[in-house]
Amino acid sequence: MKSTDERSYDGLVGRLSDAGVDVASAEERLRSQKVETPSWGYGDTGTRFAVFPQEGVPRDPFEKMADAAQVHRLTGVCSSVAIHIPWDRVDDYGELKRHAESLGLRIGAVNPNLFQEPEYKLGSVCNPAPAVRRRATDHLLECVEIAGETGSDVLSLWFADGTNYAGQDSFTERRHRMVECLEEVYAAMPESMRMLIEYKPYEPAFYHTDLADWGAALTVSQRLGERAQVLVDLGHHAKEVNIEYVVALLLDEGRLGGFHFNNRKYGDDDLIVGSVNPFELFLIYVELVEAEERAGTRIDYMIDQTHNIEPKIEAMLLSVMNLQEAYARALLVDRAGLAEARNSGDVLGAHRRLLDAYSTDVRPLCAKVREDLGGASDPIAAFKESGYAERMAEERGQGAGTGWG
Ligand code: RM4
Ligand code: MN
Ligand code: MN
Repeated sequence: MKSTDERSYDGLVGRLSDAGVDVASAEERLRSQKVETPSWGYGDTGTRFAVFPQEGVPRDPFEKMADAAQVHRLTGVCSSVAIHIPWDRVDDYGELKRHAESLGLRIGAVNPNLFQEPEYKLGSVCNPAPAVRRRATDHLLECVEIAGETGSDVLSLWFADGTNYAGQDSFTERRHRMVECLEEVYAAMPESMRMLIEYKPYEPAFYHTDLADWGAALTVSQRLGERAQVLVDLGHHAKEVNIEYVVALLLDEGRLGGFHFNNRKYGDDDLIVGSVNPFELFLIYVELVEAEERAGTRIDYMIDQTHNIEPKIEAMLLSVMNLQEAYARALLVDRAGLAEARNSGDVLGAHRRLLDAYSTDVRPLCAKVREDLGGASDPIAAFKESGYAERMAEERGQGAGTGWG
């Protein structure tokens, strides 16, 4: 007698096969999906109003790796973890690397932090004071070293640089300062390393930011060289910007290097990816699936979320599941039918090809793929059953302050 899971999987595969979908190849691609989780998503974070501490959160970077290993164990696709320096500063990065490896993980993107020191009040690499720019550049160079020591090949940059008042500083001079600093960092990177450049329209600067949008990040990366690419954070756009279009454009330029997945309702809310606008996430994956078929595209798919009131490991699991589902749906789009509808001017026919894929319940497919990878068909239920959260609450108590520091 088959289980309910097996019956729903068989039913879905039957329907998809009848519709001409190559289910085996969709499953194969789903099994090779990769999602990097952020160390800071496991620690206590908050808003500018409050941090609500949770029991059992990691007390150091080693414990963050242990939590990330749970997410990988249950989903099968999260083998790398991004780190943020100095939040994840340790005495011996080789030890952190070995610890990660012992848990079946590796260190992913290294994220410098140029926004919390008092010196950076007027910016870091764009600061009018040469001594501050020197300090910022030295920190970036330190992160290149850390990447080397941890076996990472990605330096992921986000700058809080900007101004709060019109006239405060020169846009152009600030841009020149940034390019000069980044040229030095780029030159210090080994051949195998890539630099990802993230943009954001506001916050913490409120009048202008020095990398406000994809155009600013793209042109800076073009100034630096091939291994400088743009990182798209889904929370970093003005409202109503068509992000899937931005994604297609950057892909076509060969400069889309990475993602920071999250979701937002208003600002840079860093909520669980797919929790507010799952259709947008699907449409982004539709573009990505197409690009994956073009050779030579490497994109680092990373989550950048802060879990303020929700249990952190469960939040991460749900995020990964949402990404698996978005990818699965995008893989089901009838590409030949879509092309035919587009070419014959069948506007709604083309649109409905997307809706057909989007409205497919792909959960049985994703559950099966997770099981194939040694994970769980229902990761959140399996996590709750494992008793890990309770054990950690016992062992770690109230954690150790915030992931912000
Ligand atoms: C920024 C940006 C960066 C992240 C920091 C903490 O808004 O998204 O990627 O590292 O927040
Ligand atoms: Mn980000
Ligand atoms: Mn952000």
